[in-house]
Formats: sequence, structure tokens, C-alpha cells
Amino acid sequence: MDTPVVGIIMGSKSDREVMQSCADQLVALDVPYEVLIASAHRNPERVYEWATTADTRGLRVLIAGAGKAAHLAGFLAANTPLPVIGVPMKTSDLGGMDSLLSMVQMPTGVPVACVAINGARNAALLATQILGAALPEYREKIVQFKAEQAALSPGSA
Ligand code: RP5
Repeated sequence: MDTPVVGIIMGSKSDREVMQSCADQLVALDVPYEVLIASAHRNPERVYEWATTADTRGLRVLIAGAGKAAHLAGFLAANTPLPVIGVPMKTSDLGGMDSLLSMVQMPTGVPVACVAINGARNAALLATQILGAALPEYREKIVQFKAEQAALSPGSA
């Protein structure tokens, strides 16, 4: 199996169903990935170890799915030079606005790219686009994806 280039992390098993569409999209694009379930507040040492070794292990983009006071993506961004994409989970109390604002409002100097609430599939596409900026094989996967999407859309001939 190829060395993972995308790392997916989520804060809880309860995030797994939403984040599965991220993994499924990476499979469809032939992007090797790894997955960890660990929380920035329940397992801070494990997340720190994962974040600080991600680059040397060969990962190139990190995707973090988390809900409520969702500091997981920001915690990663503080501890890696790799780009980090946050997926804010929809929540029962505040509908995911809590997760969204926790991720998107990172202070200057520690950016997190944030997709829509439950936007796990877009996180996979954005990660592949980031890889594709330097690697033509991933750029070609996105070109193909866009062509297939256009062919399926109602506006196409
Ligand atoms: C966050 O708290 C997780 O990312 C999850 O979205 C949320 C709730 O976690 P559980 O209480 O369901 O484990 O850490």
C-alpha cells in the first residue's frame, strides 16, 4: 500500500459517520490516507505526537473533523508546518455554528482552511487540490473529477 499523504483525524467516534465521506472521496481519487480518532482535549499528548510527526511520516495535508468547541484543527496547525483543513461537525445544541466559528476564526499566523458544516467531502477534494498544486497526478484527478461533475450536472448538453 502507498504511503499516506493525507492524514484524517477526528475528535470522537461520533464524528466517524460524517468523516467517512471524506475517506470515501479520497479513495475515489486514489489518494492514500491514514485515520486517527483522538481528541485535542481528551487525548492531547496523542494528538500532539501525531501532529508533530505528520510531516516526517510523509503526510502532506491534514484534515480535522471536530465538533462543539472544536480546537482540534487549530491545535494541529500550531504544531505542524503542513496545511490543515477543518471540518466543523453539525452539533445538537448549536447546529454546528459552534464548531464552525471555533475553526474558522483562527487568529492571524496560524491559519486553518475551513469547509462547510459537515463538509467532509469538500475537505477531501481541497486536500487533493493542494497536493495537485505540486504533483500532476493529483491535479489530473481533480481535472477528471470536475469533468465528470460537469457531465452529470443539469446544465450540461
Ligand atoms: C468533539 O466533541 C468531537 O469532535 C465531537 O464532535 C464532539 C462530541 O464528542 P462526543 O461527546 O460525541 O464523544 O471532541
